[in-house]
Amino acid sequence: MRRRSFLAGLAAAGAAAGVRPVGAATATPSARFPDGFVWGCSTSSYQIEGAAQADGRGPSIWDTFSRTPGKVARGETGDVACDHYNRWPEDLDLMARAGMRAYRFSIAWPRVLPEGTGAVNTRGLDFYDRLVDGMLARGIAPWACLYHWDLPQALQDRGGWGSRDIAGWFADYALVVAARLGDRVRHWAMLNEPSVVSIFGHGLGGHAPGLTGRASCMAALHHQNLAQGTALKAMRAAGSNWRLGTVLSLQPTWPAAGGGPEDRKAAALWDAVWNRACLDPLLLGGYPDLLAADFAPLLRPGDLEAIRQPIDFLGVNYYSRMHQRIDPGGLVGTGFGSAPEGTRHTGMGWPVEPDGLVEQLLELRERYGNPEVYVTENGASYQDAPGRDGRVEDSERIAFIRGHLDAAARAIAQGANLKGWFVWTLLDNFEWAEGYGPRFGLVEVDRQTLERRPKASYDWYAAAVRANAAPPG
Ligand code: GCO
Repeated sequence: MRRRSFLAGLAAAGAAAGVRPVGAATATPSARFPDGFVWGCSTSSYQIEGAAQADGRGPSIWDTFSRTPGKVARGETGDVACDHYNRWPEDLDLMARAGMRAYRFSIAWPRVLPEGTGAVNTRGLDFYDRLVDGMLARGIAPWACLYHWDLPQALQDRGGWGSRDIAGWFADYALVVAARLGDRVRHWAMLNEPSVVSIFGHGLGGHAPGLTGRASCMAALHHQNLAQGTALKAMRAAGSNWRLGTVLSLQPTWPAAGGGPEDRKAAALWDAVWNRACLDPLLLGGYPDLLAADFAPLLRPGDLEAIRQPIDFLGVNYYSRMHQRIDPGGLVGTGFGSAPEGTRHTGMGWPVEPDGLVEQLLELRERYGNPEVYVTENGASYQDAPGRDGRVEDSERIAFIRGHLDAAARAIAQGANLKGWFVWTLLDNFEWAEGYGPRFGLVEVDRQTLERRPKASYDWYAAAVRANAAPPG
């Protein structure tokens, strides 16, 4: 099942509940951010780079998956994507022109190590070398993420995230990249959204590598945690003044609207799988009790110590709350239900719930020791319609981002340790199993010509960056 097809159900539920689409931003006072607040954007390699066969890059699990009939909408692939591999100077110019001072990008493991381990492909590293130099030349700080889902297919063939060996493979790869770029890249994120990789890639089968089942999901979770800890420790030992962290998808989980007491249990269980199975071992040293039976067969002596490594920052990807109900046919016996009546939804049917971000950031303060946090993804897909002059006037996206920035400012006022914001995302791009249908970009990408055209949200975000505040829409 595709990640999005779950969520499409929410759109229908929203329509049934008579929800209104998001309108233009209301003119409430600007939320200001503390001095030094970091402003940027996030992207990921497979979603934008293209050049899938260029310069010795090996195949990734997303190349395989997107070529498997029925897995990606319209049979689309990341072969060309936004051709960022060749057009990166233009993309960095767009960031610089908007005043962004930080850019979270990801490194494609199969460009660096086509077989996943062993021989290093220098030409692959050369690309990131040019990219990093390009950022620095424009005053943009590189924030490198080492894994945003494009695992070398060669490693999948050896068990992928289902194998404990991946902890060592990943740490070795991290050190290869850091040895080449670490003189200029200070911020390093180990993984992007291990829960999504586990749940959608290894539990429900809607993402690469398309595996299913609760056991495979939990194994992928544990091995990602282990790989993350092993790489953190190896990089910490390699020294230098790196700031090391990781990026999690954190979405507070509520019982579905109209649910009963069983749905409260469903929400607690889903919270354990989606949020706590990543947060707890990293920051508290153990897995949630609700999942003890799942992790017992996977845990070996020393694993929990290996996973609990100090981090300098935590990246939070926040989109909405999740509303859960009991569903005996679901991966862990739960399923997605509706948000409360009256909730607005994005063009993809995701509930618009900025208050959930406040809730999440305060939970990090109260339960997890208030780590230094950056929102490393937040944004929305809407049916962007060009106006008469051809420019996309995406007032709904502006309202969405503004609402979440307001929420962030409220959370900071209540003690959240939030230090920066990376909007998702710069360019309309390959949205995984949904292909090029959804559009999350501040910049429209013409699918025929690949021409970049800034939307109204691009100018609005640039104004926010310059003002260090969320201006009215
Ligand atoms: C994720 C990823 C991004 C997505 C974005 C919109 O959360 O799925 O980190 O790659 O494109 O979140 O869905």
